[in-house]
Amino acid sequence: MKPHDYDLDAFWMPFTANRQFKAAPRMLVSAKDMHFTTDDGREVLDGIAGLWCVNAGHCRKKIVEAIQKQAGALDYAPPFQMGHPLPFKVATRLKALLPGDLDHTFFTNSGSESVETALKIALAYHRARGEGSRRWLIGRERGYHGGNFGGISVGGMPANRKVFGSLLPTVDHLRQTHDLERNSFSRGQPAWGAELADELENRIIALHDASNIAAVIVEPLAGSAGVLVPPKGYLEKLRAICDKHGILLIFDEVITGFGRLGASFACEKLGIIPDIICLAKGLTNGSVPMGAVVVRKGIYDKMMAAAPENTIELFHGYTYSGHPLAAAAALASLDVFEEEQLFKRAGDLAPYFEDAVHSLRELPHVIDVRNMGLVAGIELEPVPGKPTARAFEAFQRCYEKGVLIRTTGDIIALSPPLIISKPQIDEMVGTLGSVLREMGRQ
Ligand code: PXG
Repeated sequence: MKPHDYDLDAFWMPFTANRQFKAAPRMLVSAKDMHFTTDDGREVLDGIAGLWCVNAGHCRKKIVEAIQKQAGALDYAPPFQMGHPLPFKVATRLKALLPGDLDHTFFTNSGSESVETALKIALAYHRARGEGSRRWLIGRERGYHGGNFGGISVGGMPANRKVFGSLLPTVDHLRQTHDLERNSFSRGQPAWGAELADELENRIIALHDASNIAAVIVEPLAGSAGVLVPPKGYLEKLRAICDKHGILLIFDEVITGFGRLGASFACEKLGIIPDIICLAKGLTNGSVPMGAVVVRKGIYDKMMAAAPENTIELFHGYTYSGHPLAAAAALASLDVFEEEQLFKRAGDLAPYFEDAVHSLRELPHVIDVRNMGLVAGIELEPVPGKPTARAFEAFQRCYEKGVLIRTTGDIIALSPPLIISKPQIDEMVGTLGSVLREMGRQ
């Protein structure tokens, strides 16, 4: 690392082992396309699209120029009771891109805010239709829905919940869907597990009564918990049960949106239309913070019709909702995705990526490999008594060898930019393979 003129302790880093990082910092100073450059001049292949967001690769000219131009033209405009054209344009593009009647977009600044917004819309919508008793929100074990109170309440990551108390009181959780004994080394959607969705009806609705339940929120494919691919038929069942009982189905597509699974969105790929969809990350290719919540026509129409004339229909919003720089970045990102047909490209590359990641199957300590589109999870057997240590060591070794991967617990996640080439897939998976072999010899 180069000498620096700043205080490492002044910045309290998010989701980071601060003391460990600051003892041996890993600093990135620039990026282009598939690579980061470190402060000591090394190139690092980005195996995780930044943090599941830089889907078109880094510092794309069109996006950079759009942000630069916008910064000089309209830096900020108040989003409350005032407008500027850009968020209307982004919303129009999203309406065209999303399946079904997911037609109306509310803008936020992050995935976490998208989740809070979606949950609030669900409550407000039921109230508007005269079913204000529907307050319960149903999440799922191992779900990640951001770091805010609503999100950690419906989320199911113990580390996100244990410190912060009892959270929202009217929340319950479905079981998580991954079963290592039955489904390990599945390619694509695992065959077993659709029946896990029945629990929504048999346990959760039976316990709380549908008339009290507002919404079910799930990631179609759970990313942060370690790439948990939905079992065949599982999401279809959730959709049918929600429909039967008037419960809204929210898909948190913060990771799966914008091509990650080899189609525009998971809902498009799987043919299941949620009532509300949460977006962020890839929306601006990671370049400027922006999130979005898109709702089906019936929800928007009901909210508009239910409020008295000349009153605010949804008492919610953020200072930076639809920020000009973010909206400009989103429009340019959507252009790049479209011009380069990146969602299709991801789908076309998926079989090659699948074969590559499954080649790790026989390596030391590998207990599962799972994948869909351009995302994969490689689960390692934990070192006894030292959970997370093995995957973290693999992360450090890969970084030293010039490949950035992500770990969660003892699971390694790969989710490269959709512009990755076949030789770069080989490099990424080959480096990880050599690291796992080295670690197996210790
Ligand atoms: N929902 C999902 C499904 C996410 O993956 C969020 C909401 C929150 O987004 P913001 O923009 O508020 O961070 C996320 C975020 C990881 C990791 O290591 C993933 C996320 C965040 C931090 C780490 O997998 N995803």
